Amino acid sequence: MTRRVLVTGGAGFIGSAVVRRLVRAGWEVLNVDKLTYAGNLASLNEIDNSPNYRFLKADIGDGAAMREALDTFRPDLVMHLAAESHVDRSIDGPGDFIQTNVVGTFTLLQEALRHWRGLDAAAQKAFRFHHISTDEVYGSLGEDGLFREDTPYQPNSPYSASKAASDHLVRAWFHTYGLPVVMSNCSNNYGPYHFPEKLIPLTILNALEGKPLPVYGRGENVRDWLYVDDHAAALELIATTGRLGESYNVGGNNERRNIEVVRTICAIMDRLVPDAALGAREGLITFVTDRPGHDARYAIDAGKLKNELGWVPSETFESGIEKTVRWYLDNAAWWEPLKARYDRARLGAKG
Ligand code: NAD
Ligand code: TDX
Repeated sequence: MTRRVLVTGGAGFIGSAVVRRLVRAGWEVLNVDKLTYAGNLASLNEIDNSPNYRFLKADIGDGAAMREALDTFRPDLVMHLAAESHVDRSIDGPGDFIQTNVVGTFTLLQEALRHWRGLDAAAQKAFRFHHISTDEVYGSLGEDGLFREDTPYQPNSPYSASKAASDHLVRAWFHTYGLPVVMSNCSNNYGPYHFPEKLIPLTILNALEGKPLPVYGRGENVRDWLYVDDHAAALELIATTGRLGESYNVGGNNERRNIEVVRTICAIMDRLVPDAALGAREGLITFVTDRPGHDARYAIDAGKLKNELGWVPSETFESGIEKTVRWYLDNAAWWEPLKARYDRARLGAKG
């Protein structure tokens, strides 16, 4: 039987990795995306001629559009990734985060529930709604410890608060209405097709152009990095085999201080694209005013996912970051046009 999946946010960074993966694996895929500044159909060039792929430009907050998409496409699976995703933008303008991440998720849940209730018993049993979320809902760790699925929620930014709210809505629709849901909370992703407002692509492109590399505070904050295709593999597994009503943490045991990440990128670029006039790119590192409310450390315990579903990541941080830098060097055609949408100026500096 062909499996049918409706992916929201499939023109974004992680969503496009999921769509590329599932189209290649033979799923029938409907990508529903509003195409905000972060949405980019060029991220789907590798698969968008496939007969098992189609695209719908729509807002998840548009109930009528979601209703029609569900009724006509009739998915077995909904993978919900559409969101406003950048913490710094959430500091400057939280309204869009509430609208899409909270109200949009609510609207999608209502339409998914209505759709699910209208299915026959066999189709109801087969249907799943997978909500994709972030480890930032757990707040900030000190020197020790890891986020587990039972870690209390303590979101600190407008972004993470909006994602926490959406997680709670999804869980409530399971407990109250019986909608068959699974959830996952992942650490920081990196890899190809990442919009250059985020630390890693911003650093690569600025380092290439000899521009300052802004590091917030002293660069001591720790993130736990996961290569995006490893996340996409985990998502397929969770969506298809995760236990209903459960959440799974996803992470690759790759904790790094931000300053280490930036230095690693500099070293790789000095090797791959040496620039005698520029000298060592570490010299471009510039410490700037810290992010307001900056979480100190994120780190994931992915033991449940490994033990229950058998997922392990394929990339280490070293292999993944090398691949990522090479991808940006080879794919200027993807990122050059983005300069018109975002000039890589500082966002979210004023709390
Ligand atoms: P992204 O910003 O790259 O992409 C988001 C996509 O959603 C874009 O294509 C955008 O056009 C679309 N979108 C936004 N608002 C929409 C709306 N109202 N209706 C329809 N489409 C809309 O984000 P990403 O980094 O790919 O993140 C995807 C999901 O994964 C998000 O839910 C995010 O919270 C979560 N997540 C991200 C990370 C990370 O490191 N990037 C880590 C863990 C979890
Ligand atoms: O220019 C920068 N300099 C800098 O030091 C930028 C953009 C960021 N930083 C720091 C802030 C963070 O400590 O680097 C770290 C990573 O920052 P981001 O790339 O903005 O990611 P983060 O805030 O950690 O959130 C990301 O991971 C979790 C995604 O954007 C979220 O969508 C995801 O949920």
